[in-house]
Amino acid sequence: MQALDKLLENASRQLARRTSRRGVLGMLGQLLVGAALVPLLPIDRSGRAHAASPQAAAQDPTRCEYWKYCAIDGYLCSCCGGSSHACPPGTAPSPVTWVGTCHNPADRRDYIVSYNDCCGKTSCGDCECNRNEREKPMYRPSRNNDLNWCMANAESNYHCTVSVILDVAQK
Ligand code: ABN
Repeated sequence: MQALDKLLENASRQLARRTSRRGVLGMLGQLLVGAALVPLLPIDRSGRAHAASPQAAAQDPTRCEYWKYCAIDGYLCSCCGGSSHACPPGTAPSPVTWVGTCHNPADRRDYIVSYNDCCGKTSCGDCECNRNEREKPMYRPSRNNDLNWCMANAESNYHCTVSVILDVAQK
């Protein structure tokens, strides 16, 4: 223990010999000024601005907020190797679908959209999206999105959902 005390004493004395009080105060001053300037440094906030923009999200097919997905319930095929309107390779669209009417803010028109399930592979699991605008109860199946429409296919595994524009909605 004495040896450790001696070692520490020597190290402290050497440090004291090499540093002046003025030098230590100078260093502390520099640290304080540096810390005070950190909040003034420029920070790239463009990512946050993009994430916060509902207009950008409404035109991005990989986002649940995309305008065409207003009545969807499922995994977005655009995140699963397909696109917003095309099933991924190795899957087939369900011929039976449910339909919704979505407003496109870009041209201010309403569109009739068919939501087809893509079948033949296990659940994609990415980009789950559950929006239910104007959805009707299950006893009106063509307006209900909570059904596995792959049940009508030879391969009834559900993988993901696409949204296909059928027509412009009449006023
Ligand atoms: N139509 C999408 C879906 C598939 C399976 C179960 C519920 C909903």
